[in-house]
Amino acid sequence: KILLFHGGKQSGDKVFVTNGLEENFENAQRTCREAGGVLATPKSAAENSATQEILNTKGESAKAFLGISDFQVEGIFRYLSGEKIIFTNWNLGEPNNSKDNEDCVEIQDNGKWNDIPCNLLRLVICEF
Ligand code: GN1
Ligand code: CA
Ligand code: CA
Repeated sequence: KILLFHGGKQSGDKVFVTNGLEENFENAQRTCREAGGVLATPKSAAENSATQEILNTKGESAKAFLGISDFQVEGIFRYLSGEKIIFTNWNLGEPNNSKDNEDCVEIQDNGKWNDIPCNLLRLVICEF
């Protein structure tokens, strides 16, 4: 059924979809949960590319939150499920916890990741 959503991108068993809105991390997380999914959580290069393709439909320099944070222990990034991450695509020099205030993760239009403050607004991409 989810395949009927406009602009969804499939990778294996997953479908990535955006609502086209920019929200802070907490609201983005809630948006995906209320829709029955979770924030985009790419666990392979293919899933990362699918997430990037959704992002690239929103134009140059678009950025989206991933379902990953180091809230629990600084520097140890985990999925929303609590598991440690098994795939990363950090930009060179990231994660750097800039200004001691970056516990959330954005994916940029080139597919690379950067840790950022969780109160910034980023595109919501959910996976189902
Ligand atoms: C940005 O603007 P600056 O240099 O303080 C970015 C950081 C990156 C850094 C990389 C809010 O920080 O996450 O690590 O560039 N901050 C934001 O140079 O996007
Ligand atoms: Ca951090
Ligand atoms: Ca950073």
